[in-house]
Amino acid sequence: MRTKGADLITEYLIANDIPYVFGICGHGNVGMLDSLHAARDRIKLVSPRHEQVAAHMADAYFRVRHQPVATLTSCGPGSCNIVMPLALAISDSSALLAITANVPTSQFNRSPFQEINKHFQADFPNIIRPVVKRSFQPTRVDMLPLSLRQAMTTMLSGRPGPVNLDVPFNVFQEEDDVELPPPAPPLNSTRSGASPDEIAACVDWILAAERPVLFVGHGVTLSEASRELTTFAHRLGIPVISSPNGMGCLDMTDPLALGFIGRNGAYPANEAGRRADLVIAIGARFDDRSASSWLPGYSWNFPHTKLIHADVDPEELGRNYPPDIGVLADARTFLQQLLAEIDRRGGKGNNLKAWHADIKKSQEAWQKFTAPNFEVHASPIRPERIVADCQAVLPPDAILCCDVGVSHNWYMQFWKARRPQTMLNSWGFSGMGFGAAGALGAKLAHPDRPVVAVTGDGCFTMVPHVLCTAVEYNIPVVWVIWNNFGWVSIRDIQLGMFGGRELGTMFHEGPNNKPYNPDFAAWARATGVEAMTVTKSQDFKEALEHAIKTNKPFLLDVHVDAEVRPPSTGAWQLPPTPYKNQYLASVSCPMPLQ
Ligand SMILES: Cc1ncc(C[n+]2csc(CCOP(=O)(O)OP(=O)(O)O)c2C)c(N)n1
Ligand SMILES: [Mg+2]
Repeated sequence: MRTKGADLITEYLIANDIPYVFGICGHGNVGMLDSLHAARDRIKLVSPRHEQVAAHMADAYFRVRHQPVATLTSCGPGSCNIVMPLALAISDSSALLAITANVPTSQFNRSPFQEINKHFQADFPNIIRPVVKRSFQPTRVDMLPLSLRQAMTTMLSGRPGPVNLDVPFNVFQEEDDVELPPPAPPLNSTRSGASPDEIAACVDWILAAERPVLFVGHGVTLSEASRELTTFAHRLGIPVISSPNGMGCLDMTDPLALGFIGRNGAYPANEAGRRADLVIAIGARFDDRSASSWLPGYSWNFPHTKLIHADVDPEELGRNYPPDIGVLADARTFLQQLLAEIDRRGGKGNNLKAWHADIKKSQEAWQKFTAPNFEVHASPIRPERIVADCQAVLPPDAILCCDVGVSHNWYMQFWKARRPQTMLNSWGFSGMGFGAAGALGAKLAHPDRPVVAVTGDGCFTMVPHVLCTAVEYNIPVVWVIWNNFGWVSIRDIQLGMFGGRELGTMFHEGPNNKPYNPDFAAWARATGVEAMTVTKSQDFKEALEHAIKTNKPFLLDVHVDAEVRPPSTGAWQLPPTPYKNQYLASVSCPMPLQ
């Protein structure tokens, strides 16, 4: 059928049940916009004020729904603005289809307006190459069906991630005789499993272990293995450590849930990790922050501890710790296989009484050490109070969008996610603005659930125009601004490493050096968003309840004490600085390290 390129793209998005395109106009993509206009009853364009926000929104949408949406940006600068959020998405295995426009093919290599061509014509794919699974550049309409099918399939298969479709201006406009390709299989349509020998060997080890621990990551969330994980952990009594994007796969109020590991982890998780005799890591990677920079004895103790490591991505097996058994498998399939083999062998686990007693001891010690500060009311507010009140106010299905910085450290350490896909973290790339912007995408993914972004004053100031988008499209998100008047997470590293000197990490007003920030609440009101400033901890809970209840976009500017630091229960080293000399070495855990 004779079809315009842009119409074929639009129809393919619709055929794949993609309800939204998050995008920003430019001369390069007006052909695509016109096609979206014609299909506006079936697919909706949401146009934020910065391309970074569009991609964070798409990323967050995928994380909570496990269904992708597309972004649309123009040629040149507009598309260059999505490099950071795509890097963030690929680091955290999040899928989105980034449709970028390019210059007309007949102008390739002539340096037309906004062409990147120093080394190759229309070279945007080379700009974007390291931050996507694949970039496709169909240069004729008859190339579109294959590119579209391959792009969508690549994005969702194996370890999901962003994919780029780079479309020259004329390819949107021109017509050809083309057929719509079949829709791509949705996420998790293809699942790989372990071999029978691997399963037998894993179960031998699991049943023989005296101090086993599970370490689960985003792979468990992505494969939707929460039920299998919970059954497996309960059946064998194996405690569960979680990476931030694996949180909630086991309800974190479960006594077997130990929380996050690493410097900003929970003490029981680090204790269990470093004392375990067997670690079963599933869909998790041992990055520096979840492995105390690989310093032995802080979070983990490999090779002294045995390691079973299962992942869909072979590159993660053995990247940092060579596994004793490496299994290339989907998390849910692997857990199902383990459960079936355990059933076959009588269904019982090892006697772990002594291990459970150790774990309980560390949980009680952590509770005793941390609990008193959760009760302290102060102005500026103690961080623990904010975490506690969010926990008290938000229902289990609420979605928390974390940004980067000190606030995130507190939430990683103390937030109890009740369900998978409810706590979104920019983990691998830690790009500022993800929480504040992603919340808009998360809310569109689940309009019926409360969505709260906890974002630093620094993070929010990078994307303040999210307020305009919330008003324009009536997206009732609540932003909690963790306002400590500076880039405090970096200030603390600077103070610790360089004898207390500070430069460029706090916000000051002019010559009198007073702490400075805009009046965030006034700023929000100026955009049409309701807002409150909260300076006393006693007021925060009610303010948050009110903000959620209004069911309108709402900003809470919360003044938090910048001098209260999260306890460090592991380590984080930045070579060549010797670990012991760093501020970060203040290991303030209640029991000595091994
Ligand atoms: C886009 C981006 N720029 C810079 C950084 C480096 N960085 C990490 S945390 C941080 C400070 C965050 O400040 P804020 O949001 O106020 O949080 P705080 O640490 O004060 O709680 C900076 C600058 C980053 N991660 N991402
Ligand atoms: Mg700050």
